[in-house]
Amino acid sequence: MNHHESGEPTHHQRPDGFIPLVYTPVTPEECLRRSEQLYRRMDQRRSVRQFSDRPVARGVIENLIRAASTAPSGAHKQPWTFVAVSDPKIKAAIRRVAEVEERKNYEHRMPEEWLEALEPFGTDWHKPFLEIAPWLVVLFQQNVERLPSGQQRKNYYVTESVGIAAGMFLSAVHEVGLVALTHTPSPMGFLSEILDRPPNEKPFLLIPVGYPAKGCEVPDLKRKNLAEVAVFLEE
Ligand code: IYR
Repeated sequence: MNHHESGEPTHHQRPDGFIPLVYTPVTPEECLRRSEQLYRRMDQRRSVRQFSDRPVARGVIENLIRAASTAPSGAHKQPWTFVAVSDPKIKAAIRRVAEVEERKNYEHRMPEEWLEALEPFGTDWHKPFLEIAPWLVVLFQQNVERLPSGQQRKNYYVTESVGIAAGMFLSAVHEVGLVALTHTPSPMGFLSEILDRPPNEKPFLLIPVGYPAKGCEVPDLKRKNLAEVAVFLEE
């Protein structure tokens, strides 16, 4: 605790101090209405594997990343890097390696049970969307922060933080009328090399973003109902 010359105790533990919360009040009725609307809208989000090659302006991707980067994170470290790729040569390089690895996965690395679980999605090792989608957004997690001095500083709850940022990014993509896929080519280490990332960063998710292809189809999935995913304990 610090003391001003007046002798009044003040708190200066946090570098930026505190500011009033920016908060727009809402009535209970409006809150309920919005929650219904939000659910209806979110329920229309689908993972898409058939993309149009129609371009998406860089400014849109910038704002989606800004939005995702408002995610809460352990000790506000924001331990993520979004690498947005539209360069066709880099996309082709990513596709080339991803397909080599995925082919091994589908042909002998994935156990039968896993292949069966994937059957409804009709996926295989071919990943044309890695070249067709106008943007590949590769999300990296920073297990440690590298300071300009070269020193390293620990990050906290990195997986949770980056997972939340990824979810917010996917919601943002949906909100602006685009589609995405959460893709995890396995193993993902090659993305660090192709995208020239420093050693403190590890690939977390690869997210193709764009418009859906004309006639795009998605598997006829059913989502779990509320009782299957939630428990309420009330008085
Ligand atoms: N990474 C592979 C396999 C795959 C795994 C899961 I779990 C999926 O939900 C979907 C695919 C691929 O991308 O094909």
